[in-house]
Amino acid sequence: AKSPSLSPPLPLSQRSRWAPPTLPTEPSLYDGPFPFYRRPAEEGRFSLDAQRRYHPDARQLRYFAPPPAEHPDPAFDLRHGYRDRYVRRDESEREGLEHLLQWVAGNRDRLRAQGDAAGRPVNADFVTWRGHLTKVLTTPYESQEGWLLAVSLFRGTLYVSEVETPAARQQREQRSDMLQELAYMGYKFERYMCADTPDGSPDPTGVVNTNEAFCTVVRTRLGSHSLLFAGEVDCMDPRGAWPEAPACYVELKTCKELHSPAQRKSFYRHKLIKWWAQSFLPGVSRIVAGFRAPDGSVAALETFETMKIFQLIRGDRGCWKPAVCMNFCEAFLAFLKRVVTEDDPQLVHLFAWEPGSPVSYTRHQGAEHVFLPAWYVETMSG
Ligand code: 0WD
Ligand code: CA
Repeated sequence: AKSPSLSPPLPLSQRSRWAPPTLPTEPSLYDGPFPFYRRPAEEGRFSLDAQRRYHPDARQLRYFAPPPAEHPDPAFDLRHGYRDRYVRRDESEREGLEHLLQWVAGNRDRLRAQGDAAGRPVNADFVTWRGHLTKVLTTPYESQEGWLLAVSLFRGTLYVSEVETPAARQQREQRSDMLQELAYMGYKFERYMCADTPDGSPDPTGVVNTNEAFCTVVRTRLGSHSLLFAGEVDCMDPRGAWPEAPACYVELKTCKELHSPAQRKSFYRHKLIKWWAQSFLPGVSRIVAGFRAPDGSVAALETFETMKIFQLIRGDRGCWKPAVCMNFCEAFLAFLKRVVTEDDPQLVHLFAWEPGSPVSYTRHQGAEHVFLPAWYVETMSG
C-alpha cells in the first residue's frame, strides 16, 4: 500500500508560521491492498429500555422472523402508527459515549485482567461508537456531509466522540414531516421483521419506541490499532447459518424501490457503501432490505451478505472500494495517535472534516469540549 503521509514539511525558509498537519482524503491515495482487519469478537452486550435506562444485559435483543416470501403478503404498511403509536427519543439530549462508558466501567475488572503490557485500565488503543467509525470509513467518497470528532487520550486509550456539526443540528431541528415519517418507516420495518422471542412471531401492532436499543460491544484490530466499539444491532437470526455473535446479527434497512438498472447502480454507489461500512465493522453478516413502494408498503425484500457486497460493485469502475475505506480509516487512526499524545481527559482535540478538504484539527483545554464524564475518569483512575 502507498502509505498516505501528512503534508510534507516545508523548507525552513518558507516555514514562517507552523501549520498543524492535516490528513488528505482523496480515494486515490488509499488505493492499495486491503489492510489487516481481525475478525470482530463480541466482548459484551447491553440494552437501553423504553425510558432509555441502561441495563448490562440483552433484554432488548430481538429475533429475526421474516415472512416466508420475498414479497410480503399481506404487504407491510410502514406508515401504520406514525401518528399515534410512536414514542420518539429526545434527540436534543446529547449522550456522547455515556452508555458505552457505563459498559466499560461495569466490566473494568475483566478489561484490566485481559492484560496489557502498558498497564492500561482498558486494553485497547481506541474506544468509540461504531457509527463514528462508519463515518470515517466512508469519508473518501462522501460529498455531502462533513463531521466533527472529539478525541481525548486517557490512561493510554484514545476515546473518540462525535460532536454535532452546526449543519447537522440545523437539519435535525428543521426535519420535515416527510423525513420524520421516513425515519419512522425504518423503525416500523423492524417491527414487521422481528419477534421478541426466538420462536415468536412479529407483532406489528405495538408502539415504536426509539429509546429502546440493543448494543453489541466488539473488539477487533485494524492494522496496528486495537479497537473496542459498540454498535446498535437490530436482531439476531436464531435459525441462521452463522450461530455465533456477532455474525448471527442481522441489520434491517429500508430503501426506495429500484425500478431500473441505473437506479440500482446509483444505489450501489451511494447507499450500499454506508450499509456495507456499518455492518462490516462489527462483523454483522447480513443486511435485509425492504424496498418501499410510494404508498408506504414494502414491495420486496432483498438480502445482502456483507462479505459479498464487494462482488456487486467490482464491475463498476467509478464505484467505491472497500480497501480505500479501510486504508483511510487506518491512516486516520494513525493520525490521531500522532497528534493526541498528552494523556489528559480535560484536553480535547477536535478533528473536523468537510467534503473537498483534508481533515484538520484544533486543540481545546478546559471545560468546553470535554466529553469524558467525571464519574468515568474517577472510576477508571482507582
Ligand atoms: O446522540 C446522537 N445523536 C447519536 C446517538 C448519534 C449516533 C448514535 N447514537 C446512539 C444510538 O441511539 C444508539 O444508542 O448510539 C447508539 C448506536 O450507535 P451506533 O450503532 O454506533 O450508530 P449507527 O451505526 O449510526 O446507527 C445504528 C442504529 C440506527 O440504525 P440505522 O438502520 O438507521 O442505521 O442506531 C439507531 C438507528 O436505529 N440510531 C439512533 N437511534 C436514535 N437516535 C440514532 C439516534 N440519533 N442514531 C442511530
Ligand atoms: Ca437498521
